Amino acid sequence: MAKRALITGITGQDGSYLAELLLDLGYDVYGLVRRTSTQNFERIAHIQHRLNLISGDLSDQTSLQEALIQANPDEVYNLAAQSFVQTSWAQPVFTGDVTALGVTRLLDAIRHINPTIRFYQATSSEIFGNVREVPQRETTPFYPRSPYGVAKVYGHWITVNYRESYGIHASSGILFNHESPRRGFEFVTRKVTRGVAMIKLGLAHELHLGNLDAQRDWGFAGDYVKAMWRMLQEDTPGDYVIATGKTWSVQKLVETAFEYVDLDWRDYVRQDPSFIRPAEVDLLVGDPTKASTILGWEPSVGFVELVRMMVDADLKLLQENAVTAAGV
Ligand code: NAP
Ligand code: G4F
Repeated sequence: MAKRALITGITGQDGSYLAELLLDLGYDVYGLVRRTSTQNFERIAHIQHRLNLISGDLSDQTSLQEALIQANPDEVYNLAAQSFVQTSWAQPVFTGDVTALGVTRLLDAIRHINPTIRFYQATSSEIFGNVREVPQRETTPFYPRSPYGVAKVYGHWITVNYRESYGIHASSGILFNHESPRRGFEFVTRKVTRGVAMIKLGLAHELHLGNLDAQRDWGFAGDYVKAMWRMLQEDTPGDYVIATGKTWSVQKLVETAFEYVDLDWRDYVRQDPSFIRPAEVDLLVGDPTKASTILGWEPSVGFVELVRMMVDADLKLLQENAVTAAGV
């Protein structure tokens, strides 16, 4: 019989790649979707006919219980969150409610409805914040630097706690930044690749950015969802850092993207204080040795290839939109 999986956050970047992977593996895939005034199923439109979508919200306990009863899953992947760090300062209580307490709501629903369900929690390298060790690994102490990072620390520990208290097969993936052509426009990689594509096509003349010195360990989202699945196939649940082990500055990201389309970034990039954060995470670089050893997981897409893939996709998207708008 086919395995069944429930994905929260299925309309997001990772949710869409994970849904594709699980469908390819022969799963029956269920997705929790929240009601929005305008439907935002773009990332899953190409597979929507193969998915079972259930209405629910991480802030609504009853809807989570109903979703578990309806989907009757073997595996639950909790990817839903208020996931944008900058917004977490503007909406700290909301971020805590969804990104932190939402994890408890879901775990507690699992505990009551079917404690044999295997659970994946989308933890973040933002928990390392003001890093205590370089590179960061599973044993590195946490020092979050935003309400989002604090909420993710809570989500991580409640996952560990339900594993230890109730024997739930619950794993926490401490994922470093991962990107793709499906990344939200507000995140720096997509903002840059979209900006570069617009400038190249003559649709914009400037790109406004914040701190160019921050360093991130950027990988490809399509690789990272494979690690999530592998964690839940292990006999023993655990916590895993998922990263490339290499780090790059925002400025290097900018240079790489502009250079790819034969433009000099200095002619277009403007520093804008409105994108500077109240507290910054200066350096993230992960050590994925545990994931490599136990899960056999390795990243397949390097930084330059990733940036070029995203620029190409944004150029194509903008050109297609122009053709559609012109009615050609
Ligand atoms: P994303 O594109 O922002 O997607 C977030 C998803 O969560 C969307 O489907 C969103 O639904 C859903 N959601 C938000 N609030 C919800 C609520 N109250 N109830 C139910 N669903 C809700 O994020 P992502 O990049 O795919 O990341 C997936 C997860 O991994 C997140 O938990 C994120 O914090 C974490 N993470 C991401 C990275 C990364 O680099 N991408 C790294 C580490 C950890 P709508 O479409 O309706 O908004
Ligand atoms: O792309 P970002 O917004 O990602 P950030 O804050 O690292 O968070 C992402 O990765 C986390 C994993 O470490 C996830 F948990 C989280 O959900 C999210 O997916 O910003 C990256 C860096 C920051 O240092 C920021 O200050 O880019 C810098 N930056 C400089 N100018 C900018 C901008 N970031 C954004 N979003 N917009 C700018 O204009």
